[in-house]
Amino acid sequence: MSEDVVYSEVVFVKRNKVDKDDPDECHLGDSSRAPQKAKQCCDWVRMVLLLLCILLTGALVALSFQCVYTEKKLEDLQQVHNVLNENLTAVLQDMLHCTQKLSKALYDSACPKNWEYHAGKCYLFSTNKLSWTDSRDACISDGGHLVIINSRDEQEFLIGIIKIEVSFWIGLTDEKLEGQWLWVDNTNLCKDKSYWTRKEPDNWKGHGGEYPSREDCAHIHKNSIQDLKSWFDAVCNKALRRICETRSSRQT
Ligand SMILES: [Ca+2]
Ligand SMILES: [Ca+2]
Repeated sequence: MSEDVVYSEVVFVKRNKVDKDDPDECHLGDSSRAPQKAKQCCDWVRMVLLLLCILLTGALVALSFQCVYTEKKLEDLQQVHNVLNENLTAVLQDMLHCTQKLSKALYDSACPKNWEYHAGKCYLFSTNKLSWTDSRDACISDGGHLVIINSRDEQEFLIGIIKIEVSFWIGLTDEKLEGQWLWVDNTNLCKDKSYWTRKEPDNWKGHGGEYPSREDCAHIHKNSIQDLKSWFDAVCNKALRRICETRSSRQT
């Protein structure tokens, strides 16, 4: 028996709807190829997302390395800073030391040995005793003159140096004319710049006239720490210490 095809038995199945229960399919239309295209679309999205994740991970790793590198660089810079700071401190200390040595050298060179510096002048306070005339000559031999006191500042300086109850000749005399006091440079004593102690000068001749030559030379004699009035007239042949004065090589 021959197997003839009977076309009346052919059944045409029309697919009118897409199975909505399939979660993997994209619904792009009603054509018969829509599910395949939707699947391809989802695959592309996954690939793009995966690529973005890879790139993000790479960026995070790069940032981590950059952070580590920056921290290391910062530590190195901090160490360099510390070393430079230590070196700078050492240099500043050396400069301070040199400045102090230079100042001391300048100060020491301002006056001859054993002379005291003050306000551009040098002063010698002798330890030996001579008459006023010999003291005047000794100061000249030493390169100066008996002290001439021109200001309160100078008087304060001298009083600050000498000890209580120790007398020193100063460069003041009235030998030429009684009562006319002259400094050794022949300038007159100004009354407002004199520091006679109380009741001096008195040109005292002694209780029984034992000082006929009278008192014609001045000396400084500190009575107390604060009292600037410390000058006396005395007989010139009396042996006392002396204060010599000369200009300093440093005029400041
Ligand atoms: Ca006198
Ligand atoms: Ca006197």
